[in-house]
Amino acid sequence: MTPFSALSLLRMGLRGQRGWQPQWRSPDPKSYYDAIIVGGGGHGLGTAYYLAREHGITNVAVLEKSWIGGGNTGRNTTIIRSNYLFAESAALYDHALKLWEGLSQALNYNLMFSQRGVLMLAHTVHDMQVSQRHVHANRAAGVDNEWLSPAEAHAFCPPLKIDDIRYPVLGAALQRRGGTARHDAVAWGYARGADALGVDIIENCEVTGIRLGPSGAVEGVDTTRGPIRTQRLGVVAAGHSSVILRMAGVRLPLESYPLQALVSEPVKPVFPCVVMSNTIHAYISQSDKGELVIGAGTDAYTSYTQRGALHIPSHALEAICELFPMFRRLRMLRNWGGIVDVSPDRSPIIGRTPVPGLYVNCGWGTGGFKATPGSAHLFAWTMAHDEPHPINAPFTLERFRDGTLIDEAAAAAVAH
Ligand code: FAD
Ligand code: PYC
Repeated sequence: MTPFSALSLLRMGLRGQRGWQPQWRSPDPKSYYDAIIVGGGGHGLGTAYYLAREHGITNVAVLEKSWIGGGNTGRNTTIIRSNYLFAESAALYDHALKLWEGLSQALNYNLMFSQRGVLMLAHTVHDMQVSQRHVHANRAAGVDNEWLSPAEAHAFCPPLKIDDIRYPVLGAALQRRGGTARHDAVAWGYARGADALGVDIIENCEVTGIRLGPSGAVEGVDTTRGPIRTQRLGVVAAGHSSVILRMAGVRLPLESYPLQALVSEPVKPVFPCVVMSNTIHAYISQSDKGELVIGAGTDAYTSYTQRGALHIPSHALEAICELFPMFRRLRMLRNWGGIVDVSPDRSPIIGRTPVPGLYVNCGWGTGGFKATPGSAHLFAWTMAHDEPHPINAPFTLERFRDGTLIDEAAAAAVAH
């Protein structure tokens, strides 16, 4: 990034921002690319960046139907952690967490990555048993996680009320390396990095069809900006993945649901960490702007509307006010929804499809933001080599046929 002094920034602001350069180009689509990525969220932009940076494949386009980062990447509550149960998942999510730890430097872009700790509360004996199983499994896999008593949880997060509430806190699992990052910056940082390596980022370009050749392999896509040829097509479209794969005759085992979040008016720093509770369907952190960022469970019905039922965030707020009575007088500023792609075992699908040249990265459901750099890194590897990287090899589409599921429903930590 060009270094600006505070004074020069102020001068440019007063003059209507003259002198500021766009961070990426806005090219027209070419007729052919060596690889096309459908979906300009963090995962798609990151995939294009790693294809160019690590595999030398630079004639790449990212096609985004609206604006980059306008999907779930810009709608999530930014919680990052890697405390999943199974060894396959721990390897996947910790690969991502390790990349997060150096990503601002790698992209030369301030992602506001903050390892402030993620506290996951237990309110019942069942919760305690499940959480402690996660703690042991994570430690055995070399992933940090520790069990706190109610008093220790309160000391780590002073606004948390631990007794005399409807949901007494019986303990909590703490991943200290977990935290948050600025979601828009992740999309922008990868976009700028990919563009600098020659990738074309094409916004307002919806993919409306997939062209297959006589052998059944990918030959290109139809878009609202015309047809584009390619032999290598990666679909990273979150809640719309099934819609796009159906264009090539591939059926995905996904259900798409709205997931909602909301933010409060900004207040001074009062909340030092991230707190999540699956049992009461709520999670909370405080942004650097001062807003409390609060999330809820998924809607009960499938939908593509990007908005959900009002009783869902109302329930989350009731629970937050029980756990943190000091927030009862805060006003909420705004509320929104995103469409999450939930797989039967709550684990992602990253790999090849039955159609040669067609790759898919989806099924991240309510929890893919944390995985963004790892997912993008592994998907680029998979597309470049036409075979999965060892870390994403277990996350195939075929596992739903073979029964080799990776059941992470308990670690997903969001009710669905
Ligand atoms: P997206 O950012 O959704 O990108 C996909 C893109 O594909 C979109 O921009 C869309 O416009 C585009 N697209 C779709 N169809 C087409 C088409 N036909 N042609 C061209 N482009 C198309 N995860 C966490 O880890 N932690 C959290 O705290 C967390 N909180 C969440 C809270 C909410 C309210 C929501 C909705 C999600 C949350 N998630 C969280 C999940 C997380 O946001 C997603 O898993 C992740 O951001 C998915 O990223 P992506 O790049 O795959 O998808
Ligand atoms: O996966 O950690 C998570 C998460 C938190 C909120 C939504 N998803």
